[in-house]
Amino acid sequence: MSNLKKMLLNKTSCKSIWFMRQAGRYLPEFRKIRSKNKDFIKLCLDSSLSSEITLQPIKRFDVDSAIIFSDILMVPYALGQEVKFIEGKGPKLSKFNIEYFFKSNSEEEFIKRLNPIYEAITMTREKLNKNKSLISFVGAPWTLLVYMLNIKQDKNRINLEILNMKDVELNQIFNRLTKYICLHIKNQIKAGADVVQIFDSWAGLIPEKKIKNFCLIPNKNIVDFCKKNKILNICFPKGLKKKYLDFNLTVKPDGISLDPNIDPHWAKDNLRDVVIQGGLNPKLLITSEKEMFKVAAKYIKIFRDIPYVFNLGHGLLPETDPDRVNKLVEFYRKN
Ligand code: 1CP
Repeated sequence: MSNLKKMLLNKTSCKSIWFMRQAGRYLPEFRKIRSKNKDFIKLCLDSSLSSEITLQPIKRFDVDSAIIFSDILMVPYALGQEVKFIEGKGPKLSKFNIEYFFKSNSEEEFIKRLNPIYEAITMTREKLNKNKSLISFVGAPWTLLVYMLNIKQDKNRINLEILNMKDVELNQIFNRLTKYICLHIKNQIKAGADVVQIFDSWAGLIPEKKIKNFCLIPNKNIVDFCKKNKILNICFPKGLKKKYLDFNLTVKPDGISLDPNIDPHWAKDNLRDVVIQGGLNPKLLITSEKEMFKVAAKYIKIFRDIPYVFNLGHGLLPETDPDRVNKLVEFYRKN
């Protein structure tokens, strides 16, 4: 069994390291495949290429986990919304149509559309050493909605038009998304994934008085589903600041991933009965090496005696030198 699984199951301390976005644009071997595969969704649905990309970082670095190469937007895609990735700009979805959303694809159709991801997971699990975990993932309902409704204006702002929708209607949207997110989790685990990470990457953009309805309750519903089905889970409510505490007490996930704005001392003192993960600023890998080791040593020291998974506070940046990633892994192994 992998150290990650041991930790999440027993809340005991041991060594474990992986990186968010460890498979991606900073790796030349990924860019090579990507340049020949212009359609990103099609690439995510090519089981052998997806499996190959998932294993690229495992071949390079002594990390304990692989994370399946896919995207959180595969769920809106499988529900029938058109998803495009515009070079240098990111994802763009076709206009959300609420009537279509409610009568769109059946569960069978949804699973059929995502089946190549499940095949990629099975293929990857067969090739991956037993002592390593294969992490699957989903986007939380709020973060998916940010893309589905196209309401993100920039990194720190959303267009608040979502607040004009009727509560009944919003609840129905959240519930339908949750149902399909859980179905996707169940099928990824059935295909061979060991753990699921739930990304609420835009939780920090929710207006304060809506955090309970838009973030805490939907994440709790998903984690409750995982617990009922004995699925190990890690939540990433990025940007919640001190509300990480409320999140942990309400949602009670097996693991919680810190963003770079969370003070690790505060996290250690306040986030209890949970495996803590991450926190290191990804920018440290593109600035001074000395500073990177200094901050890494700080995180290792603070979390030495409690269950902690070494990781970043967000994904590796595309300009990261893979050599630096290697140095960071070696530093972690020695300390
Ligand atoms: O080559 C390219 O242009 C594609 C870049 C890319 C990659 C490599 C995208 C587009 N998605 C991915 C893979 C991906 N996405 C993984 C792979 C596994 C790994 O981590 O190694 C994962 C876990 C995701 C999850 C994801 N997609 C999130 C949650 C994590 C996060 O970054 O906060 C989000 C928000 C997305 C949406 C998305 N997909 C791609 C981009 C560039 C984005 C973010 C756009 C934005 O900032 O709004």
